[in-house]
Amino acid sequence: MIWNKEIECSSRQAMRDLQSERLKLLVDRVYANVPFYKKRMDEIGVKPSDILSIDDIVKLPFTYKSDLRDNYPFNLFAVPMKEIVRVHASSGTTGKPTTVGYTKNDIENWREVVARCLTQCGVSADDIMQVSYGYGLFTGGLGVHYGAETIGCSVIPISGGNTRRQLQLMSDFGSTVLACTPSYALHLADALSESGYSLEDMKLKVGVFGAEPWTENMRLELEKKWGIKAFDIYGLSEIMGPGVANDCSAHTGLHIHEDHFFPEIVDPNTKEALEDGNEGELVFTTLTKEGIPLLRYNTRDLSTLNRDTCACGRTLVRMKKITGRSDDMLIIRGVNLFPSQIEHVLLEMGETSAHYMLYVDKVNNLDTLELKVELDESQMTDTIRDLQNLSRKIEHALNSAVGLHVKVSLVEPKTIARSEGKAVRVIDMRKK
Ligand code: DLL
Repeated sequence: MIWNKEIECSSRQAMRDLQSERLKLLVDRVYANVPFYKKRMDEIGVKPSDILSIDDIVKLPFTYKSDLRDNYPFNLFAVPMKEIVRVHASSGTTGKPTTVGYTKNDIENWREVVARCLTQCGVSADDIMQVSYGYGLFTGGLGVHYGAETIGCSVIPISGGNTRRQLQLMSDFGSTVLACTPSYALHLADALSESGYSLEDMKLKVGVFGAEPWTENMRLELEKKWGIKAFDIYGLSEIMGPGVANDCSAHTGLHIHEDHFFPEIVDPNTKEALEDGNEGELVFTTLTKEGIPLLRYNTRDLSTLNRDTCACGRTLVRMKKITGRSDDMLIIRGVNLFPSQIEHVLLEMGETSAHYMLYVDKVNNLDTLELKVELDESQMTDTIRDLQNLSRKIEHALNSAVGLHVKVSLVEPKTIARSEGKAVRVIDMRKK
């Protein structure tokens, strides 16, 4: 158990003092060692001596994903390569990947924040943890692995994929914790019955799910399907990897490890910092990172912040569960839509499976949206009329919830592609 009470329950003032102290050191460091930041700060006329407290953070320049791409592979690193002990990279489906580097201290801090997250999920040295996030350049596998070892869990580094083997080892080894994306956890649950196993063969108690947007309804669905407690772990490779934030048993937002990652919310259009409680893009400054420290990195993830003390006793600021990214928002005939809104409605109704895919197209200059959703095995015996009624009912519910006509097609179980990592939920033919 890693429970850093001094930090996790610190007074707001003590936390701000620590953040101020760390921000000043960080700005000195990047100004002296990263030519990109020296240039950016010189351009807007800000010097390290202008930063006296955490409140001055708004004077600093933002960093965007494109800045990491433009400085590929190592130009944003603030230390010589000799001090870098690990490199991770994003998959880079479009163009160059983004690369991040960690010093020994960075890895130690990463371990600690992931260990704190797992402690929030109730994981302890008594647990056997199956890490089914991908190992490799993706930060999920190794990031969670180090944190779990720090707690003293028995870690099974199985990585993603090979569903049958996942279930076999889960049963044979008696895994008590499963760490993977929520979409893969759903797939594994559905695969249980047909692979000859049942819930009684499993000892699973806790799920540590993240790396993609998922709704509260999906969290409840996974708890029900697996008979576990499910938690939400958030992070991104640019800032560290998994472990930036995690929810506790109160499930009223994810506690951000703000002694390392200072959060702000900015207006997606004006980039103006917003007051707590307003939704906008989540921005992080890495207060302690040495390898690739970033000032005000815009994640494009949409959230709100809440600094009230949590029912669990932690004072760490909480971010609302992320349901979308500003660049994943679909605009259909002028209406803004996130795939998570569809997921919410489907699970709320609970009359189909939770596997779905959205197809967006343009016909005669008009956007069209089709939802394909898999039936539950139990519905395969329903009559055509029952199925027509069901699609109409879903169309109606979606129309009231999102204000759009969505064509609903019910498809047979297991006909929508499964992912072993991050799920793809939208196919936008307009982009072709
Ligand atoms: O996904 C790190 C990670 C691994 C987090 C394992 C949690 C568990 P990236 O591949 O860089 O890093 O992708 C980061 O994924 O900006 C979000 O858009 C999304 N994301 C990550 N965690 C969550 C979550 C890892 N819990 C991007 N809820 C982020 C919603 C998430 N979105």
